[in-house]
Amino acid sequence: SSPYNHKEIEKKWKKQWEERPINENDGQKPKYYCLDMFPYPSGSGLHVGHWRGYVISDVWSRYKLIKGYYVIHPMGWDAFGLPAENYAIKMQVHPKKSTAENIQNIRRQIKEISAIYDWDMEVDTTDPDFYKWTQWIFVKMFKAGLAYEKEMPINWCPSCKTGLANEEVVNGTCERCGEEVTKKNLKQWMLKITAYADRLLDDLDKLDWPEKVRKMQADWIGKSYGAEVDFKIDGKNDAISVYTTRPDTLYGATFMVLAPEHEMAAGLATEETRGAVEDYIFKSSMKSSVDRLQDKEKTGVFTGSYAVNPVNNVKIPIWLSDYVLADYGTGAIMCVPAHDERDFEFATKFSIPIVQVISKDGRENPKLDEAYTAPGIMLNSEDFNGLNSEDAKRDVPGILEERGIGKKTVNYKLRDWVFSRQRYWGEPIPIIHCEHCGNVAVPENQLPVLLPEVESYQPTGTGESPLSAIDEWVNTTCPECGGPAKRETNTMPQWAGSSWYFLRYVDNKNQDALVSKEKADKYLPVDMYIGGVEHAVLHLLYSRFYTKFLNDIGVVDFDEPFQKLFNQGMITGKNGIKMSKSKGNVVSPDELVKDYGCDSLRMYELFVGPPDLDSEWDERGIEGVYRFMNRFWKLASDSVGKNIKPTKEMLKIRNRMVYDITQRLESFSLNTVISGFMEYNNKMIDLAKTTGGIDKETLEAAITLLSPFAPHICEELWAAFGNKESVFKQEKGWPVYAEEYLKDDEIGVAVQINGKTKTVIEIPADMAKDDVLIKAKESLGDKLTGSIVKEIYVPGKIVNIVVK
Ligand code: ANZ
Ligand code: ZN
Repeated sequence: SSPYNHKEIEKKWKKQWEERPINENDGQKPKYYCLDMFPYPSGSGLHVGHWRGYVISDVWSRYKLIKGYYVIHPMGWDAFGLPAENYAIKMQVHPKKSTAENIQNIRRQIKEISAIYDWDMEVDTTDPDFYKWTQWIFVKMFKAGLAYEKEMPINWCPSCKTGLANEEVVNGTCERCGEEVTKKNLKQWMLKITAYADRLLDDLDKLDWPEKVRKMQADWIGKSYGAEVDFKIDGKNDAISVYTTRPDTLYGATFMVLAPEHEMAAGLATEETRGAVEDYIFKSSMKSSVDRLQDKEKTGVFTGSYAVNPVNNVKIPIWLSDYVLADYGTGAIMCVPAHDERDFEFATKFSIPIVQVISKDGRENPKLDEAYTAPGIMLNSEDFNGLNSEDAKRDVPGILEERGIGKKTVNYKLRDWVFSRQRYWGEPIPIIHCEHCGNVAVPENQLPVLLPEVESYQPTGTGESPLSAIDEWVNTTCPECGGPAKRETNTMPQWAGSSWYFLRYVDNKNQDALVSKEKADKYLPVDMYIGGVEHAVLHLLYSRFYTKFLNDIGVVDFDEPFQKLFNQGMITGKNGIKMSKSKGNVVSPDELVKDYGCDSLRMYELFVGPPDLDSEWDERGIEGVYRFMNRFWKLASDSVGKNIKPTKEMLKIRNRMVYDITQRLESFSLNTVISGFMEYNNKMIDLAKTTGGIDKETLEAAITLLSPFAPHICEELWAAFGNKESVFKQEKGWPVYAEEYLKDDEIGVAVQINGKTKTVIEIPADMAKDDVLIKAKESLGDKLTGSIVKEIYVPGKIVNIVVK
């Protein structure tokens, strides 16, 4: 046979697939929607790390294709956002231009992967035809009361000169540029995602998603059950309400802490403390969120005022400290140092009494070295003494309610979504401000509000977007009263387009609707979503929110966008360092494709390690995959036209291979699929040495199994066996196995004399006892001396011959 020529083969099949598409919608087949998280078209192009996700989703798509589905496998561009804009500022190139160039370049690079993307479905979030609908959704949300304006201190990146959502602040620094984030008071557009908190939480149960991701989402929503308890201020006719999730610890509250921003904070100061209190409030307001959140030493100031614990009338000091967050719960807490770590640290530092109210056995510890946070038996709590603390936790809120000093409450960590950006390269928010009519949505038939050309993309730094400098664009008329009015100049965050793009692919040219009812019913929702774990919280949460809203207004009739989710790990450079241009450790696929072929690189992308974990790229490994391809090529092509009869051994190999590969593929253990191919290939090569080849049906099964991974070589071999139709369009579909060949029919049995193992025999698993004993004695030969007293057979394990 001719040697494996990857260049020729790959060129040939790329062309064939373009001329005769293998993934056709005949209207009969069931659909399967396999979606990639669409990329941001950056200027630096694709490296081998980017390939991994695209290969995984293509393997899955081609597998479904062979299984008889019409596979929806689209690709598009998440193209608004900061990098293009920063590039524009630096190079004075319009983001539209650089984005278009980048898209063209990346599209070409993605085509190198030979994935079955349907490029007719392509979307680009910066295309007015697309963002018209991004704006339309906003208008609908505005009309539903879910988009509102609010003056609030927002996270502000002094370097990017823009507001950031909480999610874009990582450890107190800007996710994009690493600069420390500060606060700034600005009027912001907000989306009321909190109105969906319960549905977003409860519906997690419906999803076939990794447990880890569902937990991350649940934690982000952060629903907690607790109580609000009112503490009277000593000597005043006023009370402070605290939020606690541990009402069982109420008797242990020895002080109270308010966030420095709490509206009552300054008023609690006395003559003696006023200076210190005002000083502390001012200093906290100047602190960046990093300093506040990082677990440095606790700071605080005593206000001079006392609160009265409502259950035992004990007077407790009121402090201010910035470890209490202003916008969670009530912004005030009761502090129980014996049972809360932060409170323990604070009380220890400021010598505040510590009262134990729970212990393992209900007895007081002579000295606590740290907070006791576990449940236990109550003490120092009057009527509750001796009770289990979990019972008290359940009962106390009801008792407080009865006595009118508190109430049961539920709290969420989830906050409404800050939706304004003071940047140029985003969707204009389609709102018009009128002096008479207030905020008015741009009429739906006037969408999209096109992003105008500007002279300078530089953020103004005043908290206004560069759009505010274009008077002829800003000044407009009110759609309601016709009077003079001004356009909103903020733009949407990059998340806006990515929260719903997956709906548009299946109807991307529709001028009248975001997606037609008919196509939505037929092709949506997404069956499998594949992408990086870095999007496990926000992107997925926002997409779920949008989908639920669109479900509520009747655009789609499902309320979860992604049925199944797979998060792939990253391919890293040496020592696990993320591949990036700045680190200089980027491996380009181009040379590898040239030297080893697209098929080998696809295989190697999966072979490097479990697909859900990060894997270090080691270039040398691709040689091994390439050797496998050559050996498989030779084995298969040597058998073409030989008409080999399948032996029992071939049938065993075939069925076990089908079973193993399919199991591993179904469970996404794709690296072990590749090692499995290597193992079975070796077995077939060994066997072929004695049989002169492998039968056609076994090889065709192997080719089919391998085809989602290495499509070009498999098409070529498939055709070599005389098949006229593509391996992906074959009648037979995905290979099936017969159970009978999976059983291990030969087993090893140890043969012992007087309990000492002498040898091991291989026998059929179902061999009768007498036959086993005969075979065992034969196998011992000379070693068996003396007279036999007893012959013992432990079925399938041991034969023991007892001699004297
Ligand atoms: C008394 C107590 C005793 C608490 C104890 C905990 C343990 P999650 O579960 O996160 O909702 N807390 C309430 N509001 C706060 C705020 N604005 N800033 C910082 N901490 C706040 O946590 C709720 C618990 O965190 C509440 O229960 C409160 O402290 C604190 F042994 O109240 B706990
Ligand atoms: Zn008006």
